[in-house]
Amino acid sequence: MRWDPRDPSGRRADIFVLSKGHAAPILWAALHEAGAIEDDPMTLRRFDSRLEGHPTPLVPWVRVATGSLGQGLSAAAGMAWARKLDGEPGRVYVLLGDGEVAEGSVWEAAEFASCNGLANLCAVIDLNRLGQSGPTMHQHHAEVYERRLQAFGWDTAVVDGHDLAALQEAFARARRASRPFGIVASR
Ligand SMILES: Cc1ncc(C[n+]2csc(CCOP(=O)(O)OP(=O)(O)O)c2C)c(N)n1
Ligand SMILES: [Mg+2]
Repeated sequence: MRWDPRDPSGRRADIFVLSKGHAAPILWAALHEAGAIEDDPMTLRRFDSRLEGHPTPLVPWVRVATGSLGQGLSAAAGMAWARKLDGEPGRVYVLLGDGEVAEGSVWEAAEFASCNGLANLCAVIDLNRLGQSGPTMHQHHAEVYERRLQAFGWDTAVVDGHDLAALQEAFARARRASRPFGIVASR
């Protein structure tokens, strides 16, 4: 991603939306490590901390509160559309859980993104086989998610989510794509 850790409101910068908002601790840790926030990650979920258990715009790097699963792709698509209409170069990245994508709203957003030619939008599905209380419907069948994204007009890659080189290659493909790009990160 292209972004300046000193400027959370940069209009030309890339945006990240953590749609699976319950993973907030890693977002706070990453922002802290990058020097974008000074809050101590160990204050997570404390009443007097900005670092809540789900991302909220109390932290200016968070453009939309997430954690009510199924909504982040819609928000990200709106941001990508605005970037496109404004002629701004920033790209929008969004991370979804595999349980989350059972939500119908995800697929409405996927259709919106391809119909509006949002080549500046990249969604990653974290395919860990698990939802909250058990296995997901499609478990490790990455091809099911890939076919579904393709049916909604997206370009796709399936990668081993632990293989950094493969992820980098997929993100490079996403930057070159002329349609929204979905990465199914499995294993
Ligand atoms: C709309 C909505 N329903 C239920 C929940 C409760 N919930 C929190 S995490 C979770 C499971 C998420 O599974 P997945 O999307 O696969 O995420 P991951 O495996 O990456 O944690 C659920 C159901 C929620 N946050 N939002
Ligand atoms: Mg999961």
